[in-house]
Amino acid sequence: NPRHRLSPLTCDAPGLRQSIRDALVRVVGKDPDLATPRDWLHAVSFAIRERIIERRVVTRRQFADEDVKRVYYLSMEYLIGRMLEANLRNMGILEVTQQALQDLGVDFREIARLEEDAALGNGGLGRLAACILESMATQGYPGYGYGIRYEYGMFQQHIEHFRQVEHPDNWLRFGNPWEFPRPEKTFPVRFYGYVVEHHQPDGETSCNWENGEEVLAMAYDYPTAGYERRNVNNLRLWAAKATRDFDLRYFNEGDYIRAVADKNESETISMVLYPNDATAIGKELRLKQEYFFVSASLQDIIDRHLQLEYPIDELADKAAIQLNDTHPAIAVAECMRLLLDEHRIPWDQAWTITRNLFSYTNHTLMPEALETWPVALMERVLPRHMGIIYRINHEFIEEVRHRFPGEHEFFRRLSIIDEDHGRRVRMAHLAVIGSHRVNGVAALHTSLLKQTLFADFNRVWPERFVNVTNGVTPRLWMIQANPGLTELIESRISSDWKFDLDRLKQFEPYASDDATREAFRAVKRRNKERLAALVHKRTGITIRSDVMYDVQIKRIHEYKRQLLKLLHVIELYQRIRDGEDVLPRVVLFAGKAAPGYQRAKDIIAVINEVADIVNHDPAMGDRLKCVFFPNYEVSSATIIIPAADLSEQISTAGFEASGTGNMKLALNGALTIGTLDGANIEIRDAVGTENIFIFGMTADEISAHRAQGIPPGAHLDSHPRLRSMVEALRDGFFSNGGRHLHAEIARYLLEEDPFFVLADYAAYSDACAQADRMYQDAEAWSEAALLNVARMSHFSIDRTVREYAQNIWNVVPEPVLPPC
Ligand code: 26M
Repeated sequence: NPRHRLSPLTCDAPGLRQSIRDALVRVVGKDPDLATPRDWLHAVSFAIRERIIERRVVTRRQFADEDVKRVYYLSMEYLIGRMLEANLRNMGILEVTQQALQDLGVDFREIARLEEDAALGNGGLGRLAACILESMATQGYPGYGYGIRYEYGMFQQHIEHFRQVEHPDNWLRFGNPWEFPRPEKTFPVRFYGYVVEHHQPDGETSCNWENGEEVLAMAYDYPTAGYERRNVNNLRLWAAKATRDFDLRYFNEGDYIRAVADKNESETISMVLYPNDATAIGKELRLKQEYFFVSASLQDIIDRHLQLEYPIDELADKAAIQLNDTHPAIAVAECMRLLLDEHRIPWDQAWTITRNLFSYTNHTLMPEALETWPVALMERVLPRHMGIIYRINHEFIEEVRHRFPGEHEFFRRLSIIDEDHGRRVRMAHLAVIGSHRVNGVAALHTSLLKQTLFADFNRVWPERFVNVTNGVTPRLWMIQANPGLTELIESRISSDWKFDLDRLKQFEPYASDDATREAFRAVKRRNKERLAALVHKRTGITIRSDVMYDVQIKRIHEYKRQLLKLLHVIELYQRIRDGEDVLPRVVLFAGKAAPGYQRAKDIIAVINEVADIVNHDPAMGDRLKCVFFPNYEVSSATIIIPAADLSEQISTAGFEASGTGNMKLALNGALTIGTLDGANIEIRDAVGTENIFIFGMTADEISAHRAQGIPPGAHLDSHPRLRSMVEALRDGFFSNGGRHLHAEIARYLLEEDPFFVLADYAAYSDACAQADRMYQDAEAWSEAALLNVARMSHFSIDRTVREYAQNIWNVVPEPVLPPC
């Protein structure tokens, strides 16, 4: 329609300046003379919002016109961070906007840091989802993210008396310029009630899910810009709203106040992100969150399909749906319900569509993280789905019974229903059976998946299991986080590496160039100064910027072994006290502990108490500082990572599915010290064994070692230094009143630790010493660091997304270059 032709807003400095000033008055409602920095932040965000949505409209139109196959990414978590700078950079208008602000007398840096992080995720899994969305937009894939608009994101971590204290993350309290509420996009989602069967004349039975409670899911859209003015894709997050007839029961009783007050209860569904990242939690509210966003997303996906006038039976030709772990796995049953009950498609046809539609990414092998729901709970909350799951299971078991006659144990192990722990629904089994592809996130992880967790399924359907190694977006984790290094690369090679990280290989020869190495050291130094200033602001601790920065930044978990690093801090401390000459360093920890995970919280307390003793001991003479950086989030990661020299990736082999922090750090020129776990193995293959410090037991050795049942304390016998370290801990040398806590951690290490900290300690300490030796040769270290940077191309998220597109989704990119 020619009357609907778009006339894009200008993106030059005068046009932007005008838009910002207009937004300040007309949208924010402030007199420029009285505006606070946050008012300016909102004004510039509103000015950019107008421009990003314009490009979204163009992108959507093109997708609609070109009959594309769409990709839907279903994730309970999106760990996005701040949006202003990322949107500006990707839209290619960062510099001109900075100029426009400067003309208005406003400092971009000062206002940008006032933006709250969108922390709608726990850690790696949520950040991966955010990187994948950005990459789909950059490469022009017609990708849509679906998730929950949590009112409260990941808690804010304060440290009080050395301990973690959780504070609610009320990230929306100042309003959010990046979201577009879509009250017209509202879908009903039902819970509870019962199923009524109708016997049809054709012998089939049809089902009606009746009664129960309805909640409305209302859409909020977050446009996501691809790098350099490419497509703008959409992230749609659902918020729970009470239905308008929430009240019927009470209204009839005349209790108007009660009716209105009760609506709050249904709106709690999207209230808060569960802050767990390694243990499933069997709470009814969590199940409701999962089903809530899955049901709304599937209704929306099917609506769009029908609105485009595609026949319903072509759903899997026009759409691919990726399940980010099992959290949205109920989608398999919900898709069946919608096809059967709402669209009246026969079972077999519905099942073929469903399986072709879905694929599932597994992110962990840890047994306690595997989601299972009690049958009784599922029966009560989602009665129709429970019936569908029974039938899916029945037909599946019939199929394997036919192919593998008589193997009853095998059938029990494969069943969706776990009969051994009081009848539970295994969501991973539902996801595997309902998908055409299942992937692990690093080569080792996928191979362990096939050998352990999904060994039985791998016998049934070996072709279903594939690997897609994780990646990270270079736009955030290099260009934005590390402008100094970006500029250095830019001065040496042509800039197409920003789209195609393979081209970074051209930088490799400069690793042996003296001038480049010196420039690299200058960049690191400036990044350390930037971090040192932030550390001082957040903790009051003063750190030097001319020493090795050794960082372990990730969620706190036993398997990630923060205690292994802490023991090394204690070793260095004792060596300095003993008068040894030790390489000066800053050890920096950051990460959150799940609020209910007591041991992880204790680990934080012990780190802080050890740090306090170390940092105040005059004998250290500035040679050792230990920092626990509070409230680790995306925006602090962008400051810490570019400053790091040594990247701690020291999980017990076989437990870290992939890791992505390892990739970000290596891309920024940190050398990895790590075990042969997750993607570390592939990082070693890429950077070369000379440019990484690998130590410790392999995954196989860990299994063998476990089978031997050696008490952990036995590892002290051959290692007198380790004995004195653990004893110092046990005896409360570092304790600040919390003596009992230190004794308990020492006891845990000596008697219980399932993650082999003491068994791996000697090897770890040797690897640290090796790193120290290399660091003393600044040229050798810089060369290795630059080789790490130049050889990281494989770990671009763009490669990851292309592998999903080609091997799993069967979609092709449809790049749009919008005007302006
Ligand atoms: C489950 C149930 C109830 C509440 C929370 C959860 C839950 C939430 C997040 C469980 C696990 C969650 O995340 C796991 C995770 O982040 N896994 C990491 O995924 C990364 C991306 O693939 C990998 O790089 C990491 O190795 C892996 O630990």
